[in-house]
Amino acid sequence: MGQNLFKKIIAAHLMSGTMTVGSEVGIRVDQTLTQDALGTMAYLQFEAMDVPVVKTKSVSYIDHNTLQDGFENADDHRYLQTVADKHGIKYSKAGNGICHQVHLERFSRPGDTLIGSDSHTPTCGAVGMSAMGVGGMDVAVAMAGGPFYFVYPQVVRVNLEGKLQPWCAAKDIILELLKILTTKGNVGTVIEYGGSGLAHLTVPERATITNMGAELGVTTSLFPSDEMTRQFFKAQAREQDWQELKPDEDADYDRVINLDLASIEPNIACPHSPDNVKMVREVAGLEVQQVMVGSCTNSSYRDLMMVAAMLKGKQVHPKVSLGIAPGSKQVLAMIAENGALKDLVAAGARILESTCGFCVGCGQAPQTKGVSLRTNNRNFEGRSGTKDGQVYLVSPETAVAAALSGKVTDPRELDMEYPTIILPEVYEIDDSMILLPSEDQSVEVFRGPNIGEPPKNTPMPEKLTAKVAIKVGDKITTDHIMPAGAYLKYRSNVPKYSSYVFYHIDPEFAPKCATNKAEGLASVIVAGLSYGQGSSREHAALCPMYLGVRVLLAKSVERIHGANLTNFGILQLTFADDTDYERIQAGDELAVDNMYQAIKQDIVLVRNVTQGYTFETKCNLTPRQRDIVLCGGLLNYTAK
Ligand code: MIC
Ligand code: SF4
Repeated sequence: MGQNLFKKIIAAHLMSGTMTVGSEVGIRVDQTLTQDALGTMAYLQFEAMDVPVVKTKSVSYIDHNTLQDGFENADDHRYLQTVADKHGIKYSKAGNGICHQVHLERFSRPGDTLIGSDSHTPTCGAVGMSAMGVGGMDVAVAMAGGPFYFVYPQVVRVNLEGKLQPWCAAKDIILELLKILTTKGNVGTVIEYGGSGLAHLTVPERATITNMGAELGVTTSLFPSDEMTRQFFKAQAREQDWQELKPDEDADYDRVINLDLASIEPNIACPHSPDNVKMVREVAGLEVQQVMVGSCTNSSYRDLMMVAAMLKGKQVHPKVSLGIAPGSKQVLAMIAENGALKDLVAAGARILESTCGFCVGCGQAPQTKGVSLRTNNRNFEGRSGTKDGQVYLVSPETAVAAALSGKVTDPRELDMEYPTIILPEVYEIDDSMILLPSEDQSVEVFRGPNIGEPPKNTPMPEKLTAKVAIKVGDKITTDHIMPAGAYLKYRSNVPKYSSYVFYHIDPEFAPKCATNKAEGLASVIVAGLSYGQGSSREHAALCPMYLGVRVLLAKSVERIHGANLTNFGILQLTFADDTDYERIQAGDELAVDNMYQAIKQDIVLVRNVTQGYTFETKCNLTPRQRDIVLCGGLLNYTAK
């Protein structure tokens, strides 16, 4: 049996373990990326490792916290710039673009391994890389030369056959897949795309698809590196970075899904989950107040040229506010040069910074109960900044159709010829906003008052007594656990940020944990299926740890968040029997006697002291992860 592409790349980077589904492997990391919202913690952890210069090709991006409504973000940016300068890391200044868009344009490389402290890092899988989203701590370890560990996944092949119909876009393909696979239950899976349809899918379109693999919850997604990929590298003046990469003809896959591209219609993900997908025509007619184009999913040159072509000579509907954030300086410079920017401005669009912005709730919150059509990847409740905002995810084509008509409109119904977008033979190359690090390490690192030391956990006690501080349901995202938006600026200040854990679900969560702590008890979070979906923000583990959370008891846990919990010494256990989830209540006191013995087993017995019964939980951690949890997290484990 031949090898699939993912296996080929991992085999070429394998440092430990065997590539069998479910067992842990350690790989060599070629490249890392960070962004400013998670970067400070990653670099503080890196500094603590005392390694003068990074061992990886690393880039630090400023793209998330660019709303400088106080000194905090500006301080963080200066810290990030100086720490990058000192330790051999490239620094992409605010305004240069969104990390995934810029990394794809300027640093991606077929066959390389990339980890990034952002869940949409798999975007670069569009050019045949193994790119994974991880927590900042894992990035720090990789930069110091350590391996990156993950559980070897099953590989699913998705065959894209045929050709998309006019007005149907790459976004509609990934929304179709979200309809099939949903956001739940895809942990431990990699998606490899293939099929005759690839001949018509450009790299930016492929990137829309790999980007939203994060919403499926898969480990990564990747396309082969083919002639289309070569053209992209040539146009980026980086043909030397290109190589052909494909799976063997008789490659082995755990599952095969076939999608006929010609049958895909414009899709729309309805509030409040990316897998709540309907066809646009089923929602048509709904009045729209806001349309936002941008984010790392759909802000490429191709996307903005489509938007400009559709808007040319027309006016945005009087009741709609249209915002457009180009994905990178390259995209913005090119549409400025060729006149498309003028068409956008003339049509009444609001041109925003080349940053994450509205996507992470930094600005552009919709009106009360406002319907907002957006081209980004997440529509979790409240993420837009308006608790009752109704966010729908769509392609740029469907977004513009709504901006023009004021209603959800199937773009095929527009009285308009379908624009043909020709990708440039040469992109405009100007890397002047990517600063190269100093040759020597004499740089003084700037630390403003917003930057605190990352707190450490203590080793797991032998006898754990704890209280359930909160009980939540299914699909709790890291946005629920650690809100972003206006609170983002406290990312480097863990004591402050910790007071907002679960803030929108139970503002008493942090005070309850403090009471438990005062009574000498640890705290426990109880959750349903797919706990920790979405962002890779390690604060969703770090801040609960800071508050005294020692255990997560859930029906299931998502990959990146699960890894972050382990890195910060929080034990994750899953219910052996789901009826025990029903039975347990917030406020119950729990105990695990002989923790050091118990954690070696696959079944861990937990006593419910309050209700007087004992129940079984499963521990799915690898032996290395169990040791890390007992040590109280990765920093303690590494020091040991
Ligand atoms: C997101 O899209 O949720 C973010 C903001 O980019 C996060 C990272 C973060 O929380 O800083 C992600 O996707 O990992
Ligand atoms: Fe930024 Fe949004 Fe992409 Fe996250 S999903 S990296 S917030 S653009």
